Amino acid sequence: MTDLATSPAADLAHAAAPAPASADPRGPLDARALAADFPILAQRPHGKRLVYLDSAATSQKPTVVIEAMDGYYREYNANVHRAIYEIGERATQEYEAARVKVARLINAPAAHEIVWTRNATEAVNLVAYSWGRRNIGPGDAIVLTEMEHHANLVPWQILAQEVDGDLEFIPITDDGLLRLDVFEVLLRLRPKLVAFTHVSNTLGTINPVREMVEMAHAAGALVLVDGAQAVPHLPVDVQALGADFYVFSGHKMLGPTGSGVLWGRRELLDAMPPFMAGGDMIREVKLRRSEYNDVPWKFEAGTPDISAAIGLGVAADYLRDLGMDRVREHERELVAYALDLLPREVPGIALYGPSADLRGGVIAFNLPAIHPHDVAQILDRSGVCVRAGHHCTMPLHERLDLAATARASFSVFTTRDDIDALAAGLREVQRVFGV
Ligand code: C6P
Repeated sequence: MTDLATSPAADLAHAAAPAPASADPRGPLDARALAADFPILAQRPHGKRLVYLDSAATSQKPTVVIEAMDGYYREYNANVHRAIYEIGERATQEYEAARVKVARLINAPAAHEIVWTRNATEAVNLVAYSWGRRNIGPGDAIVLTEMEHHANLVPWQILAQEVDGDLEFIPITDDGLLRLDVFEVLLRLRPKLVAFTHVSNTLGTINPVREMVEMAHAAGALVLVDGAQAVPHLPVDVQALGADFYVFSGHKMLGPTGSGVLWGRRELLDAMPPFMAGGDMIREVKLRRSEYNDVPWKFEAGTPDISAAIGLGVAADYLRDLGMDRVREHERELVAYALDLLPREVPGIALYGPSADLRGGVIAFNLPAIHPHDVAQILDRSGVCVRAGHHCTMPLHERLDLAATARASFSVFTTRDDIDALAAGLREVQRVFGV
């Protein structure tokens, strides 16, 4: 471990960073202009303009992110925390600086509370294995919701089965909102943990995190929030939200695959045992026992995905420079446009989830009598990319009595033209099927 990695320089740099602006004077995002930052949007699938409406699955990457990763491999490829030569020092410095950038985006109190993972899934698993196995015992309740992605469900199922714990679920209303009245009743079980998504990847619902955290804490529970669909789309301030753990993926927020984040309160992370063991997560190793490193490195065994962390830092700065309030307003406006346009232009379309004010940039839908896989496949011929299936929310689809849905999801580069293209593409699907 070099001085760079262990020095508090990262946290000092973080403390000196200006606070995120709440009211941005720059006006609305110019998504058309921003599209030029995303080289992939020049592709012409089937000879058509690429209309990428699948950012909830993974977002596209701006040139600055691609170039930062390329620059690492071309100019200073070396392992981190090990090398005492110039390019190795630089690799460590950029890798740790990325932590500061991500901490700044979510207003984490310290960069050392940012643990790199491969994705949101790994971050939830880290908490389930490390914190969960220490703190959840027979009969202890974990409260989840009916709208969770499998990543925030299956790890808790495995834990509950292993320790004979109890899983409880906050149901949803038919509009796709959480039943907080039932949550209140479930809290009487004195759960050890409440884990829920900030924004649903299927319904788009933006959950009232702060209110739910307050309720959970008053009942003595810790809270893990799955921010995979929130960090790329709206302002997230982990201190204001008050959660104990907050997880997200880099590849959905304009960053590279292979990058993800667990943010946790320092005292919780300090008390947790390592998740994976090996190099870099230790301070001293004897043949029969080892002393572990400080957080966050205690949780980062082995050579990490260095270029991905560096790319994620650049993506975090890119989003922060745009202004997350502007990003949110842009996507809210697009959702409102789509929720108004689609039912008028596409006869019989069924839309799922709440109104634009309560929803992130996600619209799940179905066309009568046409399977969503066929919808997605025919839309592809028009250059329009949407996801079809259960979107890793099978229990939610069961609750809605649906086998599958098609889903359009937005990002900073999405325009009204893209939504017009979706509507036109859906009419074409109906024409092909003769309905
Ligand atoms: N949702 C989607 O198309 P990973 O795969 O670890 O990067 O992200 C998991 C995850 C966790 N929580 C939520 C709310 C998510 O939406 C996702 C990923 C993608 O909706 C891929 S299934």
